[in-house]
Amino acid sequence: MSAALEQSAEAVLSANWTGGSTVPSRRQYPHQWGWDAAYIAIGWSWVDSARAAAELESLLRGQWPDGRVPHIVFHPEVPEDAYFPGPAFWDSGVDGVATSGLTQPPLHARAALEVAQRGAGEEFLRRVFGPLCAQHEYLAGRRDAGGRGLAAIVHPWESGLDNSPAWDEPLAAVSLPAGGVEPYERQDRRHVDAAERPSDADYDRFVHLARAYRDSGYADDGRSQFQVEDPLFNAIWLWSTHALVEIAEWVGEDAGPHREAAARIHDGLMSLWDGSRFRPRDLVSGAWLERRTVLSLAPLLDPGLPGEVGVAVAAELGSAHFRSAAGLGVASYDLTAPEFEARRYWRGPIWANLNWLLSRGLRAQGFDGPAAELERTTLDLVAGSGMREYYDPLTGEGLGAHDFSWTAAAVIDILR
Ligand code: 2M8
Repeated sequence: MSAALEQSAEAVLSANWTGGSTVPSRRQYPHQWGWDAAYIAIGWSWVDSARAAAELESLLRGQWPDGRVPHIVFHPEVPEDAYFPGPAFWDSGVDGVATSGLTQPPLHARAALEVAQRGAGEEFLRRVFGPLCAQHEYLAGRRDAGGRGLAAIVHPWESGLDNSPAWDEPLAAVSLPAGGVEPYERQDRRHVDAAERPSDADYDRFVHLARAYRDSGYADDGRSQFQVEDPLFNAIWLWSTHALVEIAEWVGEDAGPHREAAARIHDGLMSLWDGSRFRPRDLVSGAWLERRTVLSLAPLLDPGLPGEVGVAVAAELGSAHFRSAAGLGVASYDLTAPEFEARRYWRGPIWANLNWLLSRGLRAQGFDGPAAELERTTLDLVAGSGMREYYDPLTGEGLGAHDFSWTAAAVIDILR
């Protein structure tokens, strides 16, 4: 089974390779995405280290002078209406590279370290070290709206878990223009069933928030109607900061500032621990967000997590809130909650990239048995339902786009 599965995973990455980078999926997402590129680079690192390095360097071509790494780098040959919101909407970019103005979970330093370890080497690390430091400085310098050493996200798309129930409350508080949101045309339901995509009400808010951020000149001036400290975004940032320490040591640069940054982010992350779970903090209302989502499990990636906290988070991961009786992977939302939807995107389905991330987190806490079990169920899911974008946590049925790159990348990394 595993040789055939690995071959089909490699075939998916190859089919989605466009010559300089990899699309998440050919029809649904025909450009390069921010955190997808990191997962994909880790997948490529086992197969072709030149492509793995190119994947990250292609994304970094779109890095802004302020250090932000955009959440989409657009391919110029793809028509504007192939994806909404396209380059004309964002009206941004650098040196002729069109990009979005948002960012996404900064998994890139972690990916760069692994890409270097598997063949791309020191030369590659020397090229990306400066840009990666600038990315982290942007987050620390421009996004710490709460003053706790954490990076705030200013749009649900920045979390990567776009329509997670975690964001229902802060999104409900967003005031829309009196005359309604200016018309726009969704393209995301041309290739995927509408029942598996976010609602129109969510999209109205996504579009309104993105336009407002764009019209502010992407200012990071603390005026966004959506500002949240997200445990997943920050746990990934911390994991990458530890990677930056290793990269700095490898290339003979000063690792001290990165060690200090890691300590700061760790302290910030612990401020999201309420005594029983990690919760996103809404910086607009000042309140912790209630909903029980997979976001709260990501701090397992913190190697400095107090032992009893690690035990509690791992227990939550294994509980009936996230693991169904069907014995499949980790659901993106509490299976017992009234808003749970088995098929709708980030409101319930299992995602292979998150299973992979959480298995790395379990290993970081020394829970190798549960990590191996999660990896096995991920492989079974993919073997049974194909390399899909996400999966029904009750039945294992494949959902969303087909031939999905980060699913393939997770499979390759687990099998190696
Ligand atoms: C999804 O997000 C995009 C917007 O960025 C979309 O729905 O159009 C999310 O799953 C996100 O995490 C992912 O990076 C992106 C591409 O796979 O798709």
